[in-house]
Amino acid sequence: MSQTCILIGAPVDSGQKRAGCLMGPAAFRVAGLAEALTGLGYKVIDRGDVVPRPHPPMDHPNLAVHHLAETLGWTEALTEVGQAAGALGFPIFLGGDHSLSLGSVAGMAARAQAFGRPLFLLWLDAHTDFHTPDTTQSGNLHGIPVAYIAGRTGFEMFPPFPAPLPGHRICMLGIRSVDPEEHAALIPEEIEIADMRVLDERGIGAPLRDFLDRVRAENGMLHVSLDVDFLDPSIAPAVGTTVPGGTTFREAHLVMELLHESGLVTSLDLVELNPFLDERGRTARLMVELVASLMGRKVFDRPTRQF
Ligand code: 5AB
Ligand code: MN
Ligand code: MN
Ligand code: MN
Repeated sequence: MSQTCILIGAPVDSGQKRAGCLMGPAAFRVAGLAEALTGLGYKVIDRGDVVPRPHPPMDHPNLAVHHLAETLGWTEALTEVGQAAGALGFPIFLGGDHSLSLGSVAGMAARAQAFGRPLFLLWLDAHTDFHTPDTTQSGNLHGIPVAYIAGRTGFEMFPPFPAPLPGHRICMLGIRSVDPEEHAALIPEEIEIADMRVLDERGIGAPLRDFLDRVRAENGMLHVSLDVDFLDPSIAPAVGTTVPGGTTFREAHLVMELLHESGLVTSLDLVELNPFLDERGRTARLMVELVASLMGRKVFDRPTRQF
């Protein structure tokens, strides 16, 4: 991992209907994200909040779809900012709802392409976010980014995704809510879906290690997208789309610790935090603690691994 972290505020609220995610970047700052990273020895550049590109209003044949123009404006702006930041260090996108990943991951894909390396994606989420604008029933565009990243058709109004990711380069952990249209579209895909059933049976370490081995084998760059609803709502209440049966405090930390040890992670999204729904900042603080684990904080630093 490079030694400079670049914080990119992405106060995106247009990908769903419950106002509040736009306060996410401020909550991450208040919860001490920059201080935690500085404490771990990183140089931190906070480039402030991104402003979406203005976009003329746009309709979609699926009448449920809302805020399409705003979403396109965010996608364009975040792709550009992300790619530029990625040339300087380790970008951390502070969301904002998950529609921001349309732009953040596009920017990281463009960077990987420029470096001549394949991009891999670890999607930590209760949901697969595999709708297209045509198939979404809610019309909430925070439910579509993985389909864009994987190159599904139905994104003609979006900028072409730079080098869409083949399924074997995408792994999802924590999944426990999949809509029928997403399910049907995922069946023929090679995307690895370690849903909660798999995690109950195998533990969370085994499928993650398998995926990390594949990233390493191809000298890949790895983007991690962490949706707050990956975590069980009992420990992370500040999210609009709570689904019971999520990952525990320790499972989430183990994921972060394994990711740090791998040395493979090159960028990160923190998404779906709605501070208006939080309890005294506990979800924001937990997310900051998880980032600290991902970036190298350890309880006990063993000179050699001895488990
Ligand atoms: B999130 C749902 N599939 O399309 C839809 O929180 C939920 O970014 C999407 O993972 C959840 O509205 C999007 C029912
Ligand atoms: Mn999501
Ligand atoms: Mn989700
Ligand atoms: Mn959500």
